[in-house]
Amino acid sequence: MSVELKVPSMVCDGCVDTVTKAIKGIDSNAKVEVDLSTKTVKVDGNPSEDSIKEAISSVGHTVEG
Ligand SMILES: [Cu+2]
Repeated sequence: MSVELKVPSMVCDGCVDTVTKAIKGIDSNAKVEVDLSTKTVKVDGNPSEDSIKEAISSVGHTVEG
């Protein structure tokens, strides 16, 4: 399943790393692509959209919408 989310709280490569690790923490095989300029996170993997949102907010980031 492919999920695309906006995470406007990401401001630097450290944030990208934090968010990527959070998602890999719930699915180590997930393919995570982050575009910092558009604040977009694309995930190809098994977790549901809700669990991805939860993982992102658990590391202090905010998912839009
Ligand atoms: Cu940062």
